[in-house]
Amino acid sequence: MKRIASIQDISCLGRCSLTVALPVISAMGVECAIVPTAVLSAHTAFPGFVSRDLTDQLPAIAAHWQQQNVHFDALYTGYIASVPQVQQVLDFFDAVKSPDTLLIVDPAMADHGKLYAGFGDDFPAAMARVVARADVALPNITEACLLTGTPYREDVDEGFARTLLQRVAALGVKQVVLTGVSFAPDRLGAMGYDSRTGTYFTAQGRRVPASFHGTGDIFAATVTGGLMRGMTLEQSSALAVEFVLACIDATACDPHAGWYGVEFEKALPLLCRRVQELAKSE
Ligand code: PXL
Repeated sequence: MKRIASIQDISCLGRCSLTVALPVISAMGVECAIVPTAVLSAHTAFPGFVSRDLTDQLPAIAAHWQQQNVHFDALYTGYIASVPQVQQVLDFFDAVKSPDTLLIVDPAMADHGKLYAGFGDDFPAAMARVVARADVALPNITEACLLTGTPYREDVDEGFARTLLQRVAALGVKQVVLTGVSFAPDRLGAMGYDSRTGTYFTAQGRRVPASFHGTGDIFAATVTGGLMRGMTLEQSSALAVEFVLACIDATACDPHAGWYGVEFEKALPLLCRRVQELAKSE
């Protein structure tokens, strides 16, 4: 069985980051070790959240894992809590990575044109250093703009998406998947780019006219699981679009649900079935 480590926060309430990565990756038949970067009472869209940054713990976890000689097929990072923590995450890669470990970076820091609460304007440049190490980066449009100093635009046509993909790749990334891309009013999904071959793909599904918290994390976790099960990036992205849509469809639109995230639990059986059909490796 493939083993990965996912490096991101635990938001105790509000499905996102590790509370979705762990069940999704497990359901896909991949062992998921975790490295919590911070513990938050709830994710940062909840007013009044409290957070404990776990930066100090990262070198200690890395040192212990080095002693165990443990091998990871991938390291997958999401939300990183602060600028100083970025260096600790880079050091963590150096300590724990083997030559064949895939680095998957979701630069989770912003959406809808704005940084998440708690990040200053210096954060995107710090995150760009993590992205520069990635084999695969999975930014949304806002993150791709912030990482590359590109003015944010809501209307993204195919030309602008290609420009963003190339600019993120120019940070040093081999393959980039841009999420939240729509080229037709009723379609939404992702567009990918491989800088080694200069090729693009799109993975689109039905557009649901609403925005749900944590779906970027579900997308990234599904892509990670798919890659670990031997699927191509294009197949993994198509599966991630399909699963995110199934999660949204499964979510009862409770007006009191607020920021609790999509009811992905109801769609996990579909994900398990699709992985059984598509997986090429144990
Ligand atoms: O879903 C991305 C995410 C992850 N972790 C924390 C967040 C967010 C988005 O707001 O606040 C703590």
